[in-house]
Amino acid sequence: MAPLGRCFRDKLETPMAKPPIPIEELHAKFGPHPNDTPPGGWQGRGEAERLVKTHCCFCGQQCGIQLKVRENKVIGFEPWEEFPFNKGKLCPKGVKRYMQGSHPDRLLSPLKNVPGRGFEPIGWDEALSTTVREIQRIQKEHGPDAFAMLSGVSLTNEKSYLVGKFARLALQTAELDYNGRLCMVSAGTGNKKAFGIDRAANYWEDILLADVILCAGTNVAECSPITTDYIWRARDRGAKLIMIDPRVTPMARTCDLHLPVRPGADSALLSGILRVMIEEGLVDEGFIRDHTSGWEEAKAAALGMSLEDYSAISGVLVEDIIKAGKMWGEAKTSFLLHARGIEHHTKGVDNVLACINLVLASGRIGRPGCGYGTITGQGNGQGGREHGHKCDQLPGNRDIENPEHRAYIASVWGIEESDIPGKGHTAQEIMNMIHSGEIKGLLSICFNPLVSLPDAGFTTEALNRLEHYTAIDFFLNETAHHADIVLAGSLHEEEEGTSTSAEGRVIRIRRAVDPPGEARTDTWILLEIARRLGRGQYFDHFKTSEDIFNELRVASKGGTADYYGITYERIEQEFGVFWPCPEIGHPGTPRLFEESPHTSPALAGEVGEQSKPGGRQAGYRRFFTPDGKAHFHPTPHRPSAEEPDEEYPVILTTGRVVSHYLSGTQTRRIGGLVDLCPDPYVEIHPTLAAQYGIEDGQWMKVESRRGSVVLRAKVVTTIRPDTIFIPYHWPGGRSANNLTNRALDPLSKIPEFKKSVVRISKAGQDAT
Ligand SMILES: Nc1nc2c(c(=O)[nH]1)N[C@H]1C(S)=C(S)[C@@H](COP(=O)(O)OP(=O)(O)OC[C@H]3O[C@@H](n4cnc5c(=O)[nH]c(N)nc54)[C@H](O)[C@@H]3O)O[C@H]1N2
Ligand SMILES: Nc1nc2c(c(=O)[nH]1)N[C@H]1C(S)=C(S)[C@@H](COP(=O)(O)OP(=O)(O)OC[C@H]3O[C@@H](n4cnc5c(=O)[nH]c(N)nc54)[C@H](O)[C@@H]3O)O[C@H]1N2
Ligand code: SF4
Ligand SMILES: [Mo]
Repeated sequence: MAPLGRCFRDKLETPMAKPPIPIEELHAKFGPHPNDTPPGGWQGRGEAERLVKTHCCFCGQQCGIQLKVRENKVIGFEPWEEFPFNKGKLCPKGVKRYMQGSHPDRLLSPLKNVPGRGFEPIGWDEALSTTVREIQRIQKEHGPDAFAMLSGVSLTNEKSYLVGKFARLALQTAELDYNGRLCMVSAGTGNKKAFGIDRAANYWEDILLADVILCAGTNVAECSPITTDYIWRARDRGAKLIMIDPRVTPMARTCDLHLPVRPGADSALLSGILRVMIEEGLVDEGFIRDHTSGWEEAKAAALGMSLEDYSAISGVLVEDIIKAGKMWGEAKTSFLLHARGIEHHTKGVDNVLACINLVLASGRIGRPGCGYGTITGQGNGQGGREHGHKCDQLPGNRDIENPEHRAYIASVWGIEESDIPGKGHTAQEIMNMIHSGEIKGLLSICFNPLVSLPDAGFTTEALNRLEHYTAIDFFLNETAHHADIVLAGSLHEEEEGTSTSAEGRVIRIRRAVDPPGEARTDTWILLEIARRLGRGQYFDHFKTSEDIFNELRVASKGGTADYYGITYERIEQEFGVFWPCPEIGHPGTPRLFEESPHTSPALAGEVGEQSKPGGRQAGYRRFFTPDGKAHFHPTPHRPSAEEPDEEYPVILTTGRVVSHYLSGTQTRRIGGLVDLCPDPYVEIHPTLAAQYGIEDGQWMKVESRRGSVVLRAKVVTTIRPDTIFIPYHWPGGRSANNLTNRALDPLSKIPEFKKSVVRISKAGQDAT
């Protein structure tokens, strides 16, 4: 472990080791801070009546947390030390998450948007009957697919499953998609092509045993904070860390090799690394022969360009590409992690496949300490992409166009196969169709597309063209400002359910409190709309979340995302169960692709041998592809949808900061998190800033072909001089998505959030 890393950790740990002065004592002595009143006022801070063990509602790490509850209010939290993934640790968002429920902005009743007067509270009957009347009118006039639904994966598995069934059987529309389309779809498409399954190949325990860790396009410290701890623990025992990022992110500051890639050039850089492995004889020929296909094509593609060419495209020095190839190639155990930095591209799937090529060429997968994973972003980004609220998917990660898959789900739902609508369009395509007038009505739940889709000007125009829009949320998010009806739904801690973490671990979300005021659970709202649409017969048997989960288990049975053997009871007893878990009594699968005593009883005697880090095992469980092999794919470089030119010479990339979450609806309302990062800014290198006479802290204008923003410059040496970075958690005139491009990856249909081109200039105070 580098000494710098250790001193960071000591610094972090010291203040925490000192016992805090009890808040009551401080309060009595100094009084409360005028701006820092906890929910329910200071008197609300008293003793908790109960502690509820659940998980953080934010990112895919899904940290265990205990919520303190008093008088049907969540008033604080306690660490949940026993939960094995985070062992009580939380990031700043997890620490503050409890402040949402009693927030003054919390929606407490349905709202109606009255022209000229704005939003006014109305009763449920009026809100639901207006919604249902408009759904029926639009579908009667323009056909069932003229009404679309957009959903989100902060929702539990139960709600994700319910939304899929609701859209297909209650709305009877093909046009359903979800916010994971902006997030996990390049990873999912790449993983399915290469492995036939869409899940991190290993649980995070394997990170601890890795000798080399390669992180591509992920700001681990800010965006998957608990993964940082796993990587640090690996480094404590000497692991080397390689990071590929145009910025020197907090974790990259202490890494062994930082490769400052030019945005959009990862496939070139990764092909260069593969070329080095080939030239240095560092590929595992035996593994490639026995367990993979497509190697010759991938090899030929990697050898198709010289290292000098790869260097020129990627902006990374030849000597660093060679260093990376040797470090990765020579490792005995390793773990490759990637996230949206390589995936948010029109070649997002290719970039994922280029990462997988490096893993397969090394032969280091499916063994202890030998792993690969895409870091799932949203809270239930993993489970939410398995249970059928994607436009092309049915539960269990089944294909909506496969007749056998359709027939099986039809049998579970008690309908004819022909009653299931066909494949619909993806989230951005749905917005395009709203813009063009093909789609006229929208129901959204748990999605804020006005802030999170690219080209916000276009999204605004589209939303203004809707004939009817109903949004289900617990806050009035920016997209919901355009709604006709807003239905007050439920927070994470207001319904029972399950979620699936970045590791593939299915965990229990617990109801701690009931929705306040006239707010209702999301499930109640969906079931009520279904009933009012005359389709109650498909939903009336759902009395509890567990009923929905039990149907989900059956619906997923035999699919790749098989949850059949997972029950609420088991999850509680075992701190979660890893899917696939196809049978009751199956132990679950923390590590994919390994031949285990469970999948192959002949191996029962060799368990000890297998669990040695990197220890060779007798064979691999088949990969989940039709031929049982992992597939290499050639990933030749191609340009991004936009490349810098004379008019727009600077590359813009976008992403996150530690204290805010996604479109910011939830975190921009929490004072402590706003204080950490009150406003967006432009990260810019001093050399580029000097060219335009821009000083640190000064207002600067950033313009793209789509729109512009004026933000303060943050002059830093930790970014490539040809690239600027803007965090995207804000709406309106401060939104990074005023600038970004709607170009999509042809396979995954993810937008190119990580690369567009802009021109920049100094702006006066008046320019804001
Ligand atoms: N604090 C916080 N944590 C979060 C979230 C949040 O909003 N806030 N959201 C969650 C969700 S949904 C997600 S998807 C994840 C996202 O997690 P990450 O993907 O880790 O986060 P991003 O900031 O989107 O992008 C990661 C990095 O990609 C780099 N990058 C930009 N362009 C390129 C490129 O072309 N190539 C490479 N190699 N790198 C590039 C950026 O500099 C950035 O450091 O985080 C999850 N966790
Ligand atoms: N420029 C740029 N744009 C990006 C990205 C980027 O890196 N750069 N990242 C993209 C990525 S990876 C993602 S995941 C998307 C995310 O984009 P969004 O999904 O639009 O972001 P969220 O803030 O999660 O919006 C979800 C809404 O759901 C509500 N909500 C949360 N939980 C629940 C619930 O349980 N029930 C109900 N009813 N509502 C709930 C919240 O209040 C919020 O209003 O943004 C994408 N946009
Ligand atoms: S935001 Fe993510 S890392 Fe932070 S506490 Fe919540 S689940 Fe854990
Ligand atoms: Mo995401």
